[in-house]
Amino acid sequence: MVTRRDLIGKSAALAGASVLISRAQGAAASQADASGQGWASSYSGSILPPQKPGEPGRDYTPTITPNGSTLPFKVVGGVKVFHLVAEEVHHEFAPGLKAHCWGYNGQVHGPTIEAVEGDRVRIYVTNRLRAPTTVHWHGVYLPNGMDGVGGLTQRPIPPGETFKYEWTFRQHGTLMYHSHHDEMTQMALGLMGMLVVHPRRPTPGYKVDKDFVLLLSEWFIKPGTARPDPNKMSDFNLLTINARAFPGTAPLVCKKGDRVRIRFGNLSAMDHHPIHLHGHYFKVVGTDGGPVPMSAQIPDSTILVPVGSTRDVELITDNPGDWPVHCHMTHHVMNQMGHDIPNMIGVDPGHLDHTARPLLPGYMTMGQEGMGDMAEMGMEVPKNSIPMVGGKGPFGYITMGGMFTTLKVRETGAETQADPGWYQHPPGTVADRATAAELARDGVVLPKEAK
Ligand SMILES: [Cu+2]
Repeated sequence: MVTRRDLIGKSAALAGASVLISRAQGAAASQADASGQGWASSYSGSILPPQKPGEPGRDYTPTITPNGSTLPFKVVGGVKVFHLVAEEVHHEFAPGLKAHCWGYNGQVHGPTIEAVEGDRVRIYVTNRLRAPTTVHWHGVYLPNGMDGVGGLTQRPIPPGETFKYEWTFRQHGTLMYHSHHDEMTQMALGLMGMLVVHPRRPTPGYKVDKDFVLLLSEWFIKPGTARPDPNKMSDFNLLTINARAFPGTAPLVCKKGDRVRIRFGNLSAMDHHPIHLHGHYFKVVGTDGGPVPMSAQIPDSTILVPVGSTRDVELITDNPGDWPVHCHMTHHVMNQMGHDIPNMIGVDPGHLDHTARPLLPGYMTMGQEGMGDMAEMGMEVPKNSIPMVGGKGPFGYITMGGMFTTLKVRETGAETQADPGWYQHPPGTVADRATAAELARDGVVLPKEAK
């Protein structure tokens, strides 16, 4: 006789089998797609028996963390051993602005941790802060007690103590790590980093030339002070890529024809960031949930990276030049001094400057035509603060700050990440003033100037 219990047991077994089959099918489909067309990623299968520790260069192309670094490891008895030290760090966001943050191993954010699917890892965390802390491994399949949630899955690491986390990676993709104890304070002060797990069996013949890791975050540092304010809930005035604000961000340097992966993570307190790339389009090939099947890889030039998420995009750099990579929220490409200023657009100051100057020497009404000129004119800012926008470019002032960097694509050179300088445009390929002859040739009628 077939009992209800038998039926439940059998259907559970069937459900289990179908999960295994669909995983295998997914892996096979991704390999077949990639071998034919080259747009799928190198992601493939999933659950593996214990493996030898993956080696950089042999098992994967190491990632590049601009303005950051990768955490070294050693292999002890077949286990990759890492060590993170949580501590206070005097960190520079851009030339002119330093603050007392919390980071790991002397840097903000922490170094990128890299491993290979199937690797057994042991990560020691030493707490050199004055407050208890934990490390949560965001998006990682692991035993519950390794999840790093203070109070729920472990007791917080007391100041001065070293705790041990250990698991085997059963997945690959772009993940993150961050404090999960007094998160509002500890994350606002910088306790976070990226965690990249490479596939054990990459798709044959599929190689990424440059694999960049960019962690997005946001801060509030009152101009003139040197401590991020964790109590701020909105109006963040410092938006960063790998904890640097433009003009402090390093460019992503590529050769023409490179296959480039950019892994974005967002551990901002409150904001999502739509990151836009100029001059190219990319495909979205992964999230912190894993690879996106080729049939679902949406082409785009802007990728929304929600808080607490990662997004991997891939592109071929076929268009030489200096191309912005930036958050498209206009207040996220502003630095400290661009916030809470009065709206002067269109205001005619009349005799105000003349009248005010005897009382306020050097007084000048500003902002009537926008903010573009303010930084260029060298407006004074409080000590340890940076102007609202930008830095010098090859054609004048770049009116961007914050979450802004460049993808520099070159036909020659670009062997390393050293900044190759500004792009040299071929003659006749830069927008410039139209000549009278050109206007006449094309029948362009100019509007009459207002009297
Ligand atoms: Cu943004």
